[in-house]
Amino acid sequence: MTHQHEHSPHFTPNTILDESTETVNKKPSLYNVIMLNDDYTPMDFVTKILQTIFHFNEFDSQQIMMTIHTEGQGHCGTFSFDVANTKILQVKEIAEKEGHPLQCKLTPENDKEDS
Ligand code: TYC
Repeated sequence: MTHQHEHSPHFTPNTILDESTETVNKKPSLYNVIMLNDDYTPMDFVTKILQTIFHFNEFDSQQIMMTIHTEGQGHCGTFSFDVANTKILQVKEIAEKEGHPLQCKLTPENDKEDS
């Protein structure tokens, strides 16, 4: 310790580095879009949505649709927050226009370290 330190007024930094808001050296957060089953939306409509909004081919779209139908929900993709939200809104908008209750939800993907 220096002699000067003992006689300096106490120093309170007015800027505290918060690493959780640091943007340098940090990968963007990713979010899963999970599509939910319901009793009313036609299977063909869900399959078409998976093709048009999530860009799965017809075969994969039908498989994912059946997984949602039998298990209650299914993974449609992992995206940035903005892209995930846009897709969820697009699905809701198209479904509502056609009178279907189809809904998706958002879950965070990388709470994991090193993903
Ligand atoms: N369960 C619906 C039916 O029997 C089909 C369906 C599948 C609905 C997937 C929503 O996300 C869904 N017509």
